[in-house]
Amino acid sequence: MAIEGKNLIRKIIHIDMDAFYASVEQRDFPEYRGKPLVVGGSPEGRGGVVATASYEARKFGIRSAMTSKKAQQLCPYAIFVRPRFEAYKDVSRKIREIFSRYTDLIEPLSLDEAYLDVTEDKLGIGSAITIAEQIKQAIKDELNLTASAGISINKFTAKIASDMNKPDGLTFIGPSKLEKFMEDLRVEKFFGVGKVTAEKMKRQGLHTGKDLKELTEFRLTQLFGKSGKFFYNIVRGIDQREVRANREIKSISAEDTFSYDLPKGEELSEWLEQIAKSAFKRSQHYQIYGRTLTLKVKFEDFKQITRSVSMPTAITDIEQVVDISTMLLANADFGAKKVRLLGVGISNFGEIKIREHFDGYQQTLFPNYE
Ligand code: DCP
Ligand code: MG
Repeated sequence: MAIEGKNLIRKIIHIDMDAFYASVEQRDFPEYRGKPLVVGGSPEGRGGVVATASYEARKFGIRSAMTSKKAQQLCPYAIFVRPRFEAYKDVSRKIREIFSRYTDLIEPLSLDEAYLDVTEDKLGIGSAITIAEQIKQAIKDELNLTASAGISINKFTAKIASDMNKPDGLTFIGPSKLEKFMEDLRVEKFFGVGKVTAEKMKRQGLHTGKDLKELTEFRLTQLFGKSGKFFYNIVRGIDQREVRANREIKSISAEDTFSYDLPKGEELSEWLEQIAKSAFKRSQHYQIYGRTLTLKVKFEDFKQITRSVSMPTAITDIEQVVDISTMLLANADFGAKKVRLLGVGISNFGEIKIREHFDGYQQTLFPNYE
């Protein structure tokens, strides 16, 4: 990599707590230990969804964002509990305190995960693997919880690595393994590639990093907009994004550039629905809900319009997001122009203190993150 000076190779750790909400519940309530536990809405209530499930519950196929009703069908004996956000925030603060013993370059992505840059660590340990081991041990000893760590020379592979040996995993992807690792990586495993983009890639015959590597930067940009340049670099193991402390998020969004321009009509409406849902799922994932919804439309001539509407209270329902987006699209004046890109953004988060939990970066680089 063409970086000068002693930071020739950065040392990045990504830490992600295992089955976070469920593990905190099992820690605090011994009667839940060893049992299939679902944190989220109750199956009786309307619209309840699973926030997360204990590893015991995952054996039955229960997953985050699934309806509670479905979860109950998969495992009738599962225990359902409501989330206790204060408890999770408390743990979140404590893990951050542990991180801060080693570095101040901490970038939280949500309550349970963060990037750390330990190229220069406060204790002069030097080895990122040792630091990750110590952090995991401290989380165990002091908080009675487990975390998984990914270690690499950039954020992208560190994040993928932390997910590879869950729970209680530690995975190192060093410089010598990096290119081969990226070549073998399936596109749906690329962090930030949502279903929409993954499907589009597969339609183009792009299944792995190696397939993407065969395309020029120009072609990738043509296909995937500004994410194309990111893909071009990342399949070569290059991700220069810095770990940035204290980033603030202003909006959560999803967007997609189509393979061909579309007129107003059914196909465009279907895409809009998918994109609106992707945006909302991100909102759900981070538990951050906004009052304002913005539709972005870019036309075949690259001209762009945005249309917004603000609701009296935060939007917390997926159907509402779809309905409002559909209404905004119906009212937008197109003339005879075809559409190249659609995007849906959620903003106006109000009082919610998101500053400490968030990274605004992924939204722009990974418009289709789900
Ligand atoms: N979460 C949520 N809704 C989602 C996804 C996640 O409310 N759709 C919440 C509950 C999770 C927490 O965020 O506990 C962290 O999300 P992760 O994706 O890291 O999932 P877990 O920590 O639960 O499990 P894993 O061990 O796979 O990281
Ligand atoms: Mg987690």
